[in-house]
Amino acid sequence: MATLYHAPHARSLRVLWTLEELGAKADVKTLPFPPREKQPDYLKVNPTGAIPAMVDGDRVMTESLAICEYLAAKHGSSLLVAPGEPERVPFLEWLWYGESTLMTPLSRLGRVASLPVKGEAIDVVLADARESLLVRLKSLEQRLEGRDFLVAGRLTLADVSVGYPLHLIAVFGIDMPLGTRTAAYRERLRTRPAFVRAAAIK
Ligand SMILES: N[C@@H](CCC(=O)N[C@@H](CS)C(=O)NCC(=O)O)C(=O)O
Repeated sequence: MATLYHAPHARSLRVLWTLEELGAKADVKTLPFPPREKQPDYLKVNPTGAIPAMVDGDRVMTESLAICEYLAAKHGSSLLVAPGEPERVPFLEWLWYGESTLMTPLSRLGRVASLPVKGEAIDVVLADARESLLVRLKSLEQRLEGRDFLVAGRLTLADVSVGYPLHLIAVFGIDMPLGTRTAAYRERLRTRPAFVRAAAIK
C-alpha cells in the first residue's frame, strides 16, 4: 500500500479526496506543519519539506496533482479526461488553473501574512496578491456559467485541483468575495461524501 504524507489543510487533501473518490486506500502519515521545522526527518522523503509526498513502492512523488493523476490513471478512473476525449484541452487548462493560477496568489497571501514583519511594503504585496486572486476567480465564475463541473459534465481532477483553493478560502475565513456560481460550486464540491470523508482525516 502507498504511504501518503499529509498535514491538515495542506495540498495532501487533494490526494485524500482523490483516493476517496476512487474508493482506494493509502497509509496516511500525518505530520506537524511545517515538517521542515517540526519533523526534519521528513526531508529524507521530500528534501523540499513540502507536503504532500507519496511513496508507492520505489516511486516517490511530491506534487499533489501529479499524485492525483497517477492514482486516477492506475484505477482507470473517469476523474481523468483522456487524450482524445473532446474536453481534454479545457481539462488540462483547469487542472493547472487550480495550482498555478489560483494557488500562486493565495499562497502568497498566506505566507506573507504569516511573516513576522509588518509595514507598508507588506501591505502592498498583500493587496497585490488579493487583487490578483480576485481577477483570477472572475474567470472561474465565467467558466461555471451553465456548468456544475469545470469540464466534461462530470467531476474530474480539474475540480479537485480548483476545489482545494476554494476550500482553503473557506477554512481560513479569507475575506474574498466569490461569485454566486463559484460559491454554489464550492458548496457542491465540499458536500460530496468523498470530500467530507477526506477532510475529516486528521
Ligand atoms: N506544487 C506542490 C506544492 C506543495 C506545497 O507547497 N505544500 C505546502 C503545503 S500545502 C507546504 O508544504 N508548505 C510548507 C513548506 O514548503 O515548507 C504541490 O502541489 O504539491
